[in-house]
Amino acid sequence: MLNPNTKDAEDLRINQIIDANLDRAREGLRVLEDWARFGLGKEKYVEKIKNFRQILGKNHLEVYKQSRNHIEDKCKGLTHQEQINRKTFEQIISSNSGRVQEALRVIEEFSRLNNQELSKISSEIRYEIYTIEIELLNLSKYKKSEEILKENDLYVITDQKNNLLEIIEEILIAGVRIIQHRFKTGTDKDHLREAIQIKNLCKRYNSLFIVNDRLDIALACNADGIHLGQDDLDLKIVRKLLGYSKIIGISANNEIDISNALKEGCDYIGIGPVFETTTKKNKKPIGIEKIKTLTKNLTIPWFAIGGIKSNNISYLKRNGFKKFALVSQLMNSEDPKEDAIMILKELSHEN
Ligand code: TZP
Ligand code: MG
Repeated sequence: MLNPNTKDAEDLRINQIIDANLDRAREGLRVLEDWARFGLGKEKYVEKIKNFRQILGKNHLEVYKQSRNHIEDKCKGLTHQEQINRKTFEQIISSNSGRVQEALRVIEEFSRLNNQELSKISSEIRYEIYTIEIELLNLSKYKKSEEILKENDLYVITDQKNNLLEIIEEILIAGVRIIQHRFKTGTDKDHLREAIQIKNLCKRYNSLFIVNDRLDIALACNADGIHLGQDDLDLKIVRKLLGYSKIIGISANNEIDISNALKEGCDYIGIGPVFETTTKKNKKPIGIEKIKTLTKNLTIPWFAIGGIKSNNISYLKRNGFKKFALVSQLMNSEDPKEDAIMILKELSHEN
């Protein structure tokens, strides 16, 4: 047994710390790499993370491995309750990024004396992991929203109502997974207050919360996305300010607007009005045939809007329409929950 006060014993302890933390960092990196690979299918991140793992592997010297069993680790196998509670992929990404960052910081400190190269490498990788963590979280969030958009055919837009929150909760209970907050009259303060309330409801029911028109409100309430009309801010500017984890939808009803929206990377399109509607009285309907032509080659989700009612959905479905956005049918309903259930059933039927 080594005398614990000698320089050799001190080196051994340091090597043991470096050994344990190289293992920790490499394990955490593997978790992030597998999420990037299987969860997100993002080759760029897989390569980056794998490269870090290999660099650390090459620097995991024999002296570090040899130190492993010399001094008993009395804390082996301790698990914190937080580790047991981890449920979402966000928690897994964050905790494993944190694990890598912490381990690298420890290596950086303890290898500074005897292995400056490893200390420098650890510091460089640690900084890169801070950015990768945010980017993986953004990509994961975006992917989740994109899936909700793809998998759900009913998009409900709000109107101004005294019992709006009750109506929305009923609709969410019925199974609607996409809500857009449309607030046309009132103060900005009231607008934001209501947006936050609806956002919280949507979060509770795992649903997408989209803000109509207003980038400031979308940012302030951390909405899942925004819906822009042709007279609102340019998609390019909104994307820059809102980032890549958010959904951006566009109203477009002609070839040029659709092609521009696609070029600028919008996530879905609202096309209409299909029929005349009292919700947007001054908008001329563009009709079914025109919409069929406009959407022929669309590969992103698109929602037909304007005069959509439970009694014309099956007709529109027979014409190839799949996704629908509506306001008055549910906002003015006597029983929004029952009506939403009925519409969802209609949408789930094969033609
Ligand atoms: N954009 C095109 S038509 C429309 C909007 C917001 C209103 C649709 O409302 P409704 O009550 O579903 O016809
Ligand atoms: Mg608008």
